[in-house]
Amino acid sequence: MVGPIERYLLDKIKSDGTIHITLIDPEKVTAQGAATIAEHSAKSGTAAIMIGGSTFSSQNHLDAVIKNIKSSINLPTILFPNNVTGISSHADAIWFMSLLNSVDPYFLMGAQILGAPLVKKFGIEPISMGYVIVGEGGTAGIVGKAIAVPYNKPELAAAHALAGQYLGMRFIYLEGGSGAATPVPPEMIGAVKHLVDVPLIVGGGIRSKEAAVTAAKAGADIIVTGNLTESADAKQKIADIINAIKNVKQ
Ligand code: 1GP
Repeated sequence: MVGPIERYLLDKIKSDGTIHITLIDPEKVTAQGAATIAEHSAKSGTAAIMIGGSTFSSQNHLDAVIKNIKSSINLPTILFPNNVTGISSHADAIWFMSLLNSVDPYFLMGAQILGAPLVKKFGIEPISMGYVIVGEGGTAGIVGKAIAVPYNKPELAAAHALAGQYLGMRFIYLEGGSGAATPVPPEMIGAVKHLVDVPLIVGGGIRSKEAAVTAAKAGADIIVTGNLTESADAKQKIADIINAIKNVKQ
């Protein structure tokens, strides 16, 4: 059941300890702009490009963004959908995810039921992931109707993650919310890492090398940055993060 993109991620985590993935929000970029960000990120050593956002983006635009990215780089493109409309036939893979702390069944299993046949039809590789919104949670928390796990309740985040693992999810994502003032604290990352065996993705508010190293040391297997890619010196910042997080996991 493990497809080639998932295998690639697992192998890269094994060799590098912690890897970096660049998130592009299609709503915030032109198709050409997305390709430029992807190119810069690829040169800096990012492992893959995730495409998705919490709010609305037209499917035509999403298709154009992915096509442009794919024509300029060779890295895997992985959809990070907020809804069924976040699926594009042009992507290589999709985080096939459930928002574990949503109070709305649509985000737990409804969207997934509607989306699964499309994923199959388009031949996109599904990578099963449990998504847990923590801290301030940002737009994702509001849109997904999540009861965000407070940063001072690391054991609760770990319980969510373990439940996801026991349900068969092969990755867990601790989401602090895009643009979060404070990234997911190391205590929470450590508590999750201590309890679960599947790879841990951490994102939301990571803007510096120091913040990325803190998350990596605490046990993050994948660090996702989104907003950072829009800054003027993004290429350098991403390169610095990637160099700094390599093999620091404890
Ligand atoms: C959001 O975790 C990601 O889903 C990335 O967050 O945009 O704050 O880097 P930032």
